[in-house]
Amino acid sequence: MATTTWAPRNGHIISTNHANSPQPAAETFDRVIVSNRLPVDRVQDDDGGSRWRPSPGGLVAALEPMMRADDGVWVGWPGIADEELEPFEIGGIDLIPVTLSEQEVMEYYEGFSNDTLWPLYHDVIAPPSYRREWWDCYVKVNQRFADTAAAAAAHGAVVWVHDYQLQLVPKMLRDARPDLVIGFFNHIPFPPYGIYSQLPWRRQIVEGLLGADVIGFQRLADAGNFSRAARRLKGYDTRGSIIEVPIDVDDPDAGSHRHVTHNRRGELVRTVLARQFPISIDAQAYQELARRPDIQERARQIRRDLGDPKTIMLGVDRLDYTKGIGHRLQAYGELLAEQRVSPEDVVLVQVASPSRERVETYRQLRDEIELTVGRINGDYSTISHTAISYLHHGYPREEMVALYLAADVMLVTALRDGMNLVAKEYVATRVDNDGVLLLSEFAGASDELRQARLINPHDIEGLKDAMMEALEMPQSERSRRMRALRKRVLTYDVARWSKSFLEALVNTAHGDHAEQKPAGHLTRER
Ligand code: GDG
Repeated sequence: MATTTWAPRNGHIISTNHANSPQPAAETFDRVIVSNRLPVDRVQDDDGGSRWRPSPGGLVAALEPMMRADDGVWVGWPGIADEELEPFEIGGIDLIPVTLSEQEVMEYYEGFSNDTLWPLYHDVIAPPSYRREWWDCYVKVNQRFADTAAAAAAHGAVVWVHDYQLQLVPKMLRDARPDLVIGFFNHIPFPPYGIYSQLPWRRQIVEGLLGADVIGFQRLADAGNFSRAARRLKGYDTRGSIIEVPIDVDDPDAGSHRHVTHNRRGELVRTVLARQFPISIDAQAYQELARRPDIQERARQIRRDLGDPKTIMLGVDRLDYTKGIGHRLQAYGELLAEQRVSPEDVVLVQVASPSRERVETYRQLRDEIELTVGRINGDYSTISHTAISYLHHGYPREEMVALYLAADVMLVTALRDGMNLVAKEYVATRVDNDGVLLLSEFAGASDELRQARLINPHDIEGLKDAMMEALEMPQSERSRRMRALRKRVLTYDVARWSKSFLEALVNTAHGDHAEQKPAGHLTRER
């Protein structure tokens, strides 16, 4: 196999010659990660060749220790349609690509994942499309991921499946390989039953997820919503975070299940743990970037370039309708109209990184947001001061950290968000214990970040008042709040998150998950 070094946090580009590093078909692994995307991007060379570049993120950082061990492998789509690739390796991480055709990208990914499940799971902020051919494709592609993972997994291996694109994989894996220990983590919310029950395939998805031994959610409320769906749709009993799934005693694999017990009616059941494991970030890495003199200088430069305003407000989001960008623009626009703020004193920097641009709803959203930004700037900017600095780009992480450092007020106004890592990144970078975080109650992060100024983004008057409060907040209060937030984010980082999930899975392998309690994480619901 290739022996290139992967330096995931510096964005270094590494060549890999995957054609020369085939994976022996017989090779199997004790630990398997399955996610829609592999953590790599393909970049074209000037000479017509191509290279793989790691696309580092919190998940890669969290799972790196598990993946770097000899026995780990990552199964996923490399992000390009119709590419048949052999397994390859980058810096000690083995990757097994799953091929998707252009049609499958349209139906499984852009269709069922991003235009059915995404809006449904985010409280139908946008109307979900229910298309039977998309569902058929979702089943077919999930089966391909499951088959690939099953072929890669050694006997008794731990397989950790990620996110809403792959909710059928746990059951498919269990059916094929009852010896495996299977975990699933849902990065986005799981909706209340009244919403979830719209889904024509609601029963199959619940059955798919219940193939796992441990199902992780961001919030206590999400886990509760899932347990309710299991009760309502399947009639299964639940005890706290345990769901009891009856075992078919005629099934020849019935004897291979772990943690089997009798329910209160005396039936044989396997128990599934469904509870919250709030995800986090590599807080130390953000803190280290924030301490770099060149990045601090860049933050000062950004302020100068913006005309040295008294206050910089910042929003950083994928351009997605769940993030409440329109609500925040409306609140800010009204503050300008009412002359409660002046563009001479305040600037709003909005980074809206391009996202899902082939999905029609996202194209419309971009038009709406850019129309609003144009109107506000047209009405309130002056020759020397622009009311909103709007940036439809992706930036390197160093630039993001400089922006966080420059921002006096961070606006996280999501209408629904599994967690929202941006909120945690802002806190981790504020090594000066300064800055105000306005945080939506509808983001999972609000369960943990109680010292933020919590807001309801639908309440525009409330949002305006919170923005004014943030602009005027005394330094002592800013510092008191930020210290408490930092303590939380630095303690509960992404390494701790993956460790606690994997411990729950390993305990499962030993048959004792019924006794587990959420370790140190919040049990409070909002
Ligand atoms: C899903 C769930 C959950 C954004 N623009 C740039 C950039 N980013 C980075 C941020 C942050 C990440 O992307 C976005 O994470 P979020 O958590 O805010 O939101 P989603 O993308 O919707 O993520 C979410 C998450 O999964 C994890 O479970 O928290 O609720 O929806 O890290 O910094 N990074 C760079 N340039 C950009 O322009 N480098």
